[in-house]
Amino acid sequence: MHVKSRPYAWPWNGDLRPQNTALVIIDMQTDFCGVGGYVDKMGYDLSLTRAPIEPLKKLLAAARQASWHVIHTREGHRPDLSDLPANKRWRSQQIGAGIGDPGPCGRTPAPGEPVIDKPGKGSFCATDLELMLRTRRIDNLVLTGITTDVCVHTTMREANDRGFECLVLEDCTGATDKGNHLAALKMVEMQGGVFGAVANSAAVIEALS
Ligand code: C5J
Repeated sequence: MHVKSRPYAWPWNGDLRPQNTALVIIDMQTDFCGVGGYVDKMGYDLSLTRAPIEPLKKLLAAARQASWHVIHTREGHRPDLSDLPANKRWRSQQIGAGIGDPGPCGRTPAPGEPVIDKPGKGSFCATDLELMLRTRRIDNLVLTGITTDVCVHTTMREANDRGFECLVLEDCTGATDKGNHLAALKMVEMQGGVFGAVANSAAVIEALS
């Protein structure tokens, strides 16, 4: 079974089953798409990072219905900020959105869906995500969330180098800049799909049904 995607039909080997496929939802948290969060405080257009919310809701329901693995990530730091690099804190303070400063937060995962807490942009660095995926024999990752050019891209690159087969969903991702969103998607498709493939959520839902 394949998903209609660019530049090739995903996954490369047609082995698409609930057992070997995970929907990865990256950093859909108040800091990146909520009023008063990090992106809002920096003055970026929140509608760009909120755009994935509605398509993601539908996709998440379909993935749960099809018994896919669902994994959420959350970028954050320990309460004592001992895993927050000093230069990261400094940068966030310079742009008026100091990491570690008081702010709103929220939770959405269902019971049984792991949440990966990560101190960086990628979801593999300093986390047990790879162990979790290998233990569950997951090969295929459908990547969604925010932001396309930062945490989604870094996670996709880390996953691709580890041999995972990645699909990025254009309507279930978003960036703080439309041009960066489009460029990040274009990068995936170069060289015959150098990092994997790109599709939209309707194509995945079609393949699921
Ligand atoms: C950023 C993210 N942009 N989730 N985080 O700092 O992309």
